[in-house]
Amino acid sequence: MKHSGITTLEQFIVDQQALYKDAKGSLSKIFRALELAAKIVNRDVRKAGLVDILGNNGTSNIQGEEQKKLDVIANEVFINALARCGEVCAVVSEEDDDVTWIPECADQKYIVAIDPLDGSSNIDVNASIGTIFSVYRRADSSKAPVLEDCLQQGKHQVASGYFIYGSSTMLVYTTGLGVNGFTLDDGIQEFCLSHPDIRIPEHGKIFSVNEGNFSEFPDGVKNYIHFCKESDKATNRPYGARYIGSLIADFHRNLLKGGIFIYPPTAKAPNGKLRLVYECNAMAFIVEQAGGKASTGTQRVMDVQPSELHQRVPLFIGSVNMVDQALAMLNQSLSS
Ligand code: P6P
Repeated sequence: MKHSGITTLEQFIVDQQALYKDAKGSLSKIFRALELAAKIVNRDVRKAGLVDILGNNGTSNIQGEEQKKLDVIANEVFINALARCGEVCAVVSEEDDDVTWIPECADQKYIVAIDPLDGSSNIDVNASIGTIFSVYRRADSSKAPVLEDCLQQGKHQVASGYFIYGSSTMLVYTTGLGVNGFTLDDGIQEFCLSHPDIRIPEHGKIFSVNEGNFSEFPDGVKNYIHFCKESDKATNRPYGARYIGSLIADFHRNLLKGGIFIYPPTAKAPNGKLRLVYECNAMAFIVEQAGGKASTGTQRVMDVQPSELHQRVPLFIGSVNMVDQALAMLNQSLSS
């Protein structure tokens, strides 16, 4: 029987589940919940300009950032879907000060950390935004979950991924067996395998950083940015500057084409701006699985022991050769 060329997310997960000897389908249920929530958020994002869900919600999150209405909607949609799937005992979200415990699932072993709508400042200007997620497993689910279960190092992630609501809607994720991309076919409302086994080029010609903060950057970062801008045909420089201001969009482009994204420490944000638990760890797992690298500038992102839910870390992430070059210039500057 000749198979159709389409591999849906559902089929792919079932195929992959067969590779895990003790798989009981729990992770599959979590992915189905994430997929459902993403389809709902995608629908709302696509019609945001048509109904009154643009603009600010009049509240702000723990970061002190104004919550856009779609941020709040997306947070509710993802948390409800995860609570409903029956496999998740707790959800950590950028939009909530504290952990959302799911009492009826207190004996379940999975914890999900999410940024329900990253890049939300771009909602009103129709630039790509997205949802970032990480899945962790508790070592001991015989007791009710506690905060420490939600503060695991990124290297203990069971899965991570992102949905990008861009010119098309995609899911890119890993469970530690490489990175695969799925594109939503609106006609059949199925995520279909479109980017199997994604690998990030070891070198690229794109650097992504908000140069508006240049004066506040560490000298090593300033030196690397100058390096990117120098003209040197032998090393394909100057590189191209690309910065959308939406982590998922900047990361996704660099993942497919090669490049480096940097959010360095600044005077305003001495630990950078991006959050470890529900942004940096998820992207770090993906980029490493795709052959890239993710560092805080002083250590591997996935080795950082989180001390609190909304902790920020500086981020140097992308093509391994470019990250190594940036780190070398950072360290050279620190040691001189
Ligand atoms: P800046 C969006 O608000 C976000 O959290 C990331 O998606 C993005 O990479 C970053 O902030 C942009 O920050 O300071 O350059 O505007």
